[in-house]
Amino acid sequence: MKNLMAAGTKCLLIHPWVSKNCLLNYPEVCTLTGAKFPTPPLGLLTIAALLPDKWELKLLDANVETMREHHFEWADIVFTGGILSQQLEILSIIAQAHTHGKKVVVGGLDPSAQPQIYKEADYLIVGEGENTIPLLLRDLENGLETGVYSSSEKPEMRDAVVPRFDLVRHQDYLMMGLQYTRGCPYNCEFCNVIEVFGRKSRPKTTQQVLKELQTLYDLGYRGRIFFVDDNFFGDRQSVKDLLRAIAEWSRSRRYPFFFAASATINLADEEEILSLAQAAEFRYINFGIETPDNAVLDTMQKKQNLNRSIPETIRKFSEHGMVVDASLNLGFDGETERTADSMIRLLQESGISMALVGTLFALPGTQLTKRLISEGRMKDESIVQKDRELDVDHMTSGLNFSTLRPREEILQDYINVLAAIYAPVNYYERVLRTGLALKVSGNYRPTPNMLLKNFIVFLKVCYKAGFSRKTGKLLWKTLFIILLKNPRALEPVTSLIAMYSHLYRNAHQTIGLTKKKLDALEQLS
Ligand code: B12
Ligand code: SF4
Repeated sequence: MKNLMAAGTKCLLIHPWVSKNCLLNYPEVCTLTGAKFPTPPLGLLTIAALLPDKWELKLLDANVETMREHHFEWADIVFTGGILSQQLEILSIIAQAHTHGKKVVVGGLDPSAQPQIYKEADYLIVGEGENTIPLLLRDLENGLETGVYSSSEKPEMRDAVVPRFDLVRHQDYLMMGLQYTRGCPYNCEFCNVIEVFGRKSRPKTTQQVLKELQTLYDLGYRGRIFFVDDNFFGDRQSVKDLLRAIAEWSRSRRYPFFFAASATINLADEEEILSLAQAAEFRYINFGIETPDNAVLDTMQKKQNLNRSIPETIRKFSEHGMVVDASLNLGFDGETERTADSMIRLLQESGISMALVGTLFALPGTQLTKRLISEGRMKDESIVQKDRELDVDHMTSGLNFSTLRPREEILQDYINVLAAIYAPVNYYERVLRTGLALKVSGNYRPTPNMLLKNFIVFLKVCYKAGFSRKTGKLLWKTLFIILLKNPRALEPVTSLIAMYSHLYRNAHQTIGLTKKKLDALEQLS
């Protein structure tokens, strides 16, 4: 075997292709803004930073650039990995690398949850890279041909390195991702990330985060930064210091960035954190609502959501300049025939425009999956992807277990919810509600180039939606009211309107697929 630890080893890191059918891929919005994909693969950029300086690295994002033979010919070793939706692609990359006689290292969430599926990989990383890549490099040094690496300890984020942001062209992406913490202190039964990253929030230090921001700034990036943490605000104490520091850092650089992050719904009770987040230019927040039913929330162990008024919660975020998007699912145990209607009402009343509604998917390794297997409602834990276009997420392949409520009823409710919330009149009603309630602080300063780009996007959105029979009247009415009553909300409102072309297409595609599933069930009965 070639000495892979030699200077000049050529390492190709491949981010596998992801289907445009994934709800969170928004190709329409990417096209509108000239981007090719939502965010760069932060996992691979982080792994890249852990590899020897003497290696030559190339990152190939197959969602941005077509993967070709010459890429494999160039490489001495290939690194790849990702999530369940990328399973078939990862397996195909392993096969292609082997055809070219190259060694492959595989890691990421799906290989960590289902290592048995990736047996063909030469080296397999199970879990996080920070404490396993050194073990892999030691074995490469010793000439070992294969290996599986895992660690019972979770790495301290205080030792984490700055991801190699320089390996991607930021112009190819809608936003850049940054990570502050791993792990989440809550215990939702269906959650797969607590199984991999643990139930303790492990934050980086404030200095580390500022260093990462400075790196992006020095690389010339400006605009939206998405904190990819599952629960950015999980460590209530340290996040306050970080938010103060980000506000200070941003002020001294004329606010080059604004931020998006994930939270839990009970953040609405933390007035001080909300104010600090607003001052630091946090403008988009997402969280899991899951279901409107308290009893169902209790069963799924989502205690932090119990007995809360969602419209009140959303108002709190709007008052602090934050647009909320939320995810919900159908198919939980304990749901009734009234759940779907309550869901639609809740979304309309709270004005959550981007509502990511799916059907429950039991992921490998979760408490939910273990319970379903013990109750005889799921055969085994392995999830094998069959169709790379369709078998991609909880929108297309959820309910992978025996449901308590008749499956036909859940699927019909799913169709009804999607059709209702993404009907033009209802979507625009929610956008208007959000736009009127939003108190935008407006410190963020786009560069002249970005202002021009935003203006062009605005014109494109007006042209596309404003002259369509479906949305024309609604668009002009919404813009007119916003300009009259809350002009500072024009930018987020335009973003939500731009997002509609994707959400509408995706909802109708999902409705079509769900109808096919219903027809198939009918034929069986
Ligand atoms: C940011 C994010 C996104 C972003 C960007 C995704 C991207 N392509 O980079 C957006 C919003 C676009 C997105 C979309 C989707 N996402 Co997403 N996303 C996340 C999130 C919140 C953070 C991922 C991240 O960047 N982490 C930070 C990096 C540093 O950590 P990491 O990737 O885990 O990497 C570490 C290790 O895993 C390992 N590692 C990772 N890769 C590799 C590779 C090699 C070779 C090696 C050795 C090691 C290794 O080392 C790293 C350092 O320790 C996760 C939740 C989570 N905690 O994982 C969900 C998550 C990954 N997403 C998920 C899903 C389902 C999706 C969608 C399918 C949703 C949808 N319905 O459309 C789409 C897929 C489309 C897409 N574009 O990828 C699920 C995946 C479930 C699963 N097990 O398969 C997660 C876990 C959310 C959840 N709670 O269920 N997502
Ligand atoms: S709050 Fe989110 S990240 Fe935390 S356990 Fe629940 S689903 Fe998982």
